[in-house]
Amino acid sequence: MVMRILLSVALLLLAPGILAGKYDRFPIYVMTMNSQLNTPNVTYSTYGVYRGILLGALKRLEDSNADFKFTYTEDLNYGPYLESVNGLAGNDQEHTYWELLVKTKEGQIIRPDVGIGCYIPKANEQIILKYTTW
Ligand code: B12
Repeated sequence: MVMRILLSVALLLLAPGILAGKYDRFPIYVMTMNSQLNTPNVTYSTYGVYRGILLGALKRLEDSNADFKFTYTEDLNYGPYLESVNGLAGNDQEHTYWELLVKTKEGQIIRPDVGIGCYIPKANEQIILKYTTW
């Protein structure tokens, strides 16, 4: 009986530590950048969840901030393709698109080899949505 009580108390004490990490929210930043026009970069704050995809964080940002909106199309093979940000769309004829870049918390800029539906942001990363040409 005593053992059982001790075990229950130990479990209660350990549970938050085990669950932390799995259910925590963490901040991420989304910066919009336009390499074609001389418009200023804008940074927005949102949050990510444990192993959550970028698309979810972008939707959350759109729901919480009237100044940020985006659209995407569905590609059969690769999933969501980021089509427009704040009303500006990439255009095949003009060879423009929204590139996905990430500034890691160590300050390194990487170009993920997956799109917004597969990229999993980490705490304090800065997601850079860059309107550019190919
Ligand atoms: C050309 C190309 C592009 C061009 C497409 C220009 C155009 N309209 O033709 C541009 C430069 C825009 C591009 C962008 C990106 N691309 Co790309 N791209 C390719 C490439 C080299 C060839 C695609 C192609 O023409 N196939 C032939 C045509 C006939 O087939 P298709 O199905 O119609 O092709 C379309 C799709 O591939 C789509 N597309 C291209 N890239 C991507 C990426 C994503 C995430 C989605 C949903 C769709 C998509 O655009 C093509 C034309 O409409 C492939 C690699 C390969 N060799 O297949 C990578 C590839 C598809 N791209 C990839 C990636 C990661 C990206 C980016 C996310 C890179 C980034 N970090 O910014 C971005 C997309 C960002 C966004 N806005 O969502 C990955 C996808 C992997 C994955 N599982 O998600 C691939 C496989 C390359 C790789 N890293 O291995 N890409």
